[in-house]
Amino acid sequence: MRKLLIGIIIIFLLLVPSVVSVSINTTSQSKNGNILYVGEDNLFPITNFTWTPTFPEPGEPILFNASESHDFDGYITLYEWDWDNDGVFDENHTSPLATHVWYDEGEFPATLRVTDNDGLTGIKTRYVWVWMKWWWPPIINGPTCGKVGVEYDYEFVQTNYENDDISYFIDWGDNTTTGWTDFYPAGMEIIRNHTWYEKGVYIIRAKAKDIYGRECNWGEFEVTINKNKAVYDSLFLRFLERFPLLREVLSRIINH
Ligand SMILES: [Ca+2]
Ligand SMILES: [Ca+2]
Repeated sequence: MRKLLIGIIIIFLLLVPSVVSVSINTTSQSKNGNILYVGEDNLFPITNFTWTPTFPEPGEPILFNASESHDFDGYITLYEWDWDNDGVFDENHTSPLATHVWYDEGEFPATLRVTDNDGLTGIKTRYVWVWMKWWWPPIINGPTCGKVGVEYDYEFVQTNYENDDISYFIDWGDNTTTGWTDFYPAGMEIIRNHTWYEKGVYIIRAKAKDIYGRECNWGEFEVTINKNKAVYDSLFLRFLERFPLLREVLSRIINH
């Protein structure tokens, strides 16, 4: 029995290193899409970058920052940038910073390739949305869920880069709209309220126009309206006013 046990342990010890070596020499995909090669102490660099401003306008210099890129077993020696996705890198730097300008409106690919001190590379493409600020949709804020028959306040704001007054058009998603509102100073929050009378998921949409009639894109905001247990017919409410005990009992039944 003892010999058998020793035999099993010896076989196990012989097998373990081969299992481990097989698992070491595999490639695996990291979360952000970079290939990691594990083995021979040589890891691919991780590629990532950000830019400011996040929402640039045509002609506005954009500062790209690739300092989030790194190499687990070394360091990055080269940053190459392709600004038009043609596979040809248009500029390269030894530092993680680069500046680029797009002169048209649109969604543009920015590709970064980094090279580490072992000559391994990593690559990543991200899209930059370049748009005139006027065309940015209004920002909508308010409750994301609510109940049937209850009035809710929503804020709408849009900043017009020329600072002209603006008017809003709000579509509540239930076939009702505000029509065009009065004109308000750009950047000033306006508040409008709304009541939905059926349960469902509604998309509030809002757009703005300036005094010249130029309209921006629609902004959207999703609201979920649930059946409201606490809604009473106003006549029934008045009836209940006269019977406080009944109202109390009903309210407890409804809320539990
Ligand atoms: Ca490396
Ligand atoms: Ca290029």
